Amino acid sequence: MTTPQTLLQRIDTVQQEALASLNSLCNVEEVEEWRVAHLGRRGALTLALRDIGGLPAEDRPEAGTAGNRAKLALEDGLGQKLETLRESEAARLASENRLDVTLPGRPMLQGRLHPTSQIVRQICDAFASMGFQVVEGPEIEWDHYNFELLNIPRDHPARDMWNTLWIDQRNEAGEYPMLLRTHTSPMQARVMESRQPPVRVIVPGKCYRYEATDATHEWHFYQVEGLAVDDGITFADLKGTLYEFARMLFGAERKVRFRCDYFPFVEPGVDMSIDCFACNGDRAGCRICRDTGWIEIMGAGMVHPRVLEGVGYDSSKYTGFAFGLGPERIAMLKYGIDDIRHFYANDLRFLRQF
Ligand code: FA5
Repeated sequence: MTTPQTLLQRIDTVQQEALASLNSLCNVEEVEEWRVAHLGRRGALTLALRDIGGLPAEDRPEAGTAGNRAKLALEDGLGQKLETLRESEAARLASENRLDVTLPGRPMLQGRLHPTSQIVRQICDAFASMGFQVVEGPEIEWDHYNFELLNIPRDHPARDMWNTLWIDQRNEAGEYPMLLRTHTSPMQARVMESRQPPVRVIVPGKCYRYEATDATHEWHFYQVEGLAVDDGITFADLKGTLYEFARMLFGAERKVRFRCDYFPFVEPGVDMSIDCFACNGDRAGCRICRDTGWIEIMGAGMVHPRVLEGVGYDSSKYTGFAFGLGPERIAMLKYGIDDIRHFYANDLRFLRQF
């Protein structure tokens, strides 16, 4: 027969044992089994509480209070155990880098082309539409291609026009034959060596110069080289092609100016300017053209006969023109960028504007 003392004892034992066994449970399934065994319809505590009804009326309040306290203790322990298991499961998922499909999605950052890439593509597209083929060449170049074949022999003062980064590796003669190319012009000779006229190529690529940087000079920058060689090419072809290019990139109303310039690998040599699209010739106080009304955008000229002969072309039969322009400077003009050093400073506030 159930007495108040044995029932109080039973309730106490159920509580002690249940709470003690809770510690050893390892997962939610085991916790559920525990709940059913103690608090379920036929659980140990539930059955003990049911027996309270069989006690004399004066003993029931004490047993009822003890029973409720035990029930609350078990429910409290159950809640804490579930919380502990949830935390350790989350930590395990995080440490195993497992996918938690319940987390909210992270927005994907959308990338875009660097402003130099954008302008290089525009330049190449413009020349491709006039029949030029895009080719690329090595950034580490032989002295032979960067200078010798371009009519700039060793010890010629014209080498001073390009401050050069040499590769620290001597040949048997004790010379340094390799360098980081100072311009894309070595590709003129490489292309002509590999094919016969007609040649019409455009060469985008990176160049390097041992140069103090300022607002318009970087020590590494891009150039786009152009070369056209065929039977009967004249200076009029050079002018027409470059004029068309300037209009495609800067607008149909642009004017173009050619002035004499010196590059050892062309004769005659010119620099080409466009009339200033910022002030439209008004000049006064114009930051872009510095009050001149003109903006220089590239060097160009008729390919020197020595360059043609150096690659085995017959200079009495073939003529050609070549040009080289700086895409960053063109982007600066087109988008009003005041310092070339912004291009490669990796500042997203600058890059996101394009
Ligand atoms: C040359 O490099 C010649 N190879 C161009 C050429 C090709 C002339 C074919 C004739 C025939 P120059 O050093 O001027 O020339 O450079 C050409 C362009 O490269 C410049 O107009 C400028 O836009 C760009 N450039 C030159 N140096 C730098 C620099 N330090 N930083 C940024 N851009 C530069």
